[in-house]
Amino acid sequence: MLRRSRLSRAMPAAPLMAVVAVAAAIVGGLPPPVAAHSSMTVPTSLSYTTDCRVGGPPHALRNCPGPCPNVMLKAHGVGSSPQEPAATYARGERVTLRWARNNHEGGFVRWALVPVAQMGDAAAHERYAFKWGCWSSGRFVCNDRNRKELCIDDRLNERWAQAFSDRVEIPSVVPDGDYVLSFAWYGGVRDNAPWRRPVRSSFGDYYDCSYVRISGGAEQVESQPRVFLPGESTRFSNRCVSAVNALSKCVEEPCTDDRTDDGKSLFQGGEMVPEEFEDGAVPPPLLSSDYADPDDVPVRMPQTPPSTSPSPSPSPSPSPSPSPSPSPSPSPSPSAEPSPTPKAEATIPNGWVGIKRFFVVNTRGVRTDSLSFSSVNIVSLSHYPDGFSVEAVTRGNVPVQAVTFSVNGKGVRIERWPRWSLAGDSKGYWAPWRKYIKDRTMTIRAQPWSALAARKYGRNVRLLVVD
Ligand SMILES: [Cu+2]
Repeated sequence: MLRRSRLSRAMPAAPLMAVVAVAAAIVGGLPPPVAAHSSMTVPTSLSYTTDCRVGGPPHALRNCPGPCPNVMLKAHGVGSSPQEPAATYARGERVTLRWARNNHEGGFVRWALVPVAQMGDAAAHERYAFKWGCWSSGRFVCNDRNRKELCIDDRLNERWAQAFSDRVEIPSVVPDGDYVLSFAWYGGVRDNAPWRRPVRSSFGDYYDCSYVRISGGAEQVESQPRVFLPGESTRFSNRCVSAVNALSKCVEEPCTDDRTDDGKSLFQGGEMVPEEFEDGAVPPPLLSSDYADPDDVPVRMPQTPPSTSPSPSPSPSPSPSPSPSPSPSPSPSPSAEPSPTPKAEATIPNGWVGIKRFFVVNTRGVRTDSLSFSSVNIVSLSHYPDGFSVEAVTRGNVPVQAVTFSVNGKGVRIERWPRWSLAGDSKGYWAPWRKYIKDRTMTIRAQPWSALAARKYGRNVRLLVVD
């Protein structure tokens, strides 16, 4: 999977120029400029930018306040969307993460797995943080083949370009689904002088994100500690050399008293631990319930038929998927996807729709069970003398106009208004689903559709029907 991240940083012309200047300054014996830069290289980032920060020197001013890059976003290819994740990880898996050094040292790195729907929410990145470490950890040397990709701008005029890495365990509290892996770097030391005391500040907070999928692996646990582990071959086994010990201290670079490269540092650092772990403190554990939606609990909700006439609503008809790039998803996708007949509405660029939840529903439309995304759901026919159906609940920032259901990769139904039922419903009566195969695990997929949505996230659920 990680091999895919080859496609990563093919670009940037403008940031490169700044870096050539850095390299030249180092070779010439001058102190390197105050501006820093770093970005995630494995898994590949959702952006081409290598310096997502606020501020910087006049020639490289940035307005990238995180928690994910807001510029130079990848438009297509691996890592450009949740449907084409940069990597797929299993719960409990130990994975190698890498990021560029770019002639800098020191500070902390914070990792989080954030549900895609919350990727723009800085508080969510804080809430879902599961690991802190030293930014200067797992130092490795690039070769000619991977230099551009992994070491980006480090020691451009020298032979041994370096970069950093860490082995990180994917937390087992995280349910199957699509996430961004969140990278934050803070406390980078000024003038590339980690041995100096006190350590002086200048660098701001840096951010990066990568679309990753969590699928399978260890059994999901309810609670897991959040950890501070300095990383591999760090100078100290229990602390890091850093200018500050938290994000939001040096928001705008450079953090000097007069906001110039030559000014006095606003913060004096040294060897420390992240704020969350100060004086032996431990942050509260990460809970699987942190990942559940409040509305996810099964609700006994009677069926309400649509009150409006369906005629003015767009009537999507099955057609081959217009998507030009096949999804790498290992799960079957519906063979038919509704497409708009009237071309009246325009897509909203950041409009999206998704599937929040699945329920088993009886023939009166009562939700009797909420289905798990991470395990096979057993439906016992003895509980449903009149039969059962499956309901999908959608989410998004634009209205969902249709949901396509498929079973084991074959399209079975297109629903055009809520509630979204696998076998159809009308006037309070839910048609029972009859085409299941008993004692065999089936994959049901619901794919939402909206003319307004640029991104449409389908989801799968596994069902085993028994007597
Ligand atoms: Cu830099």
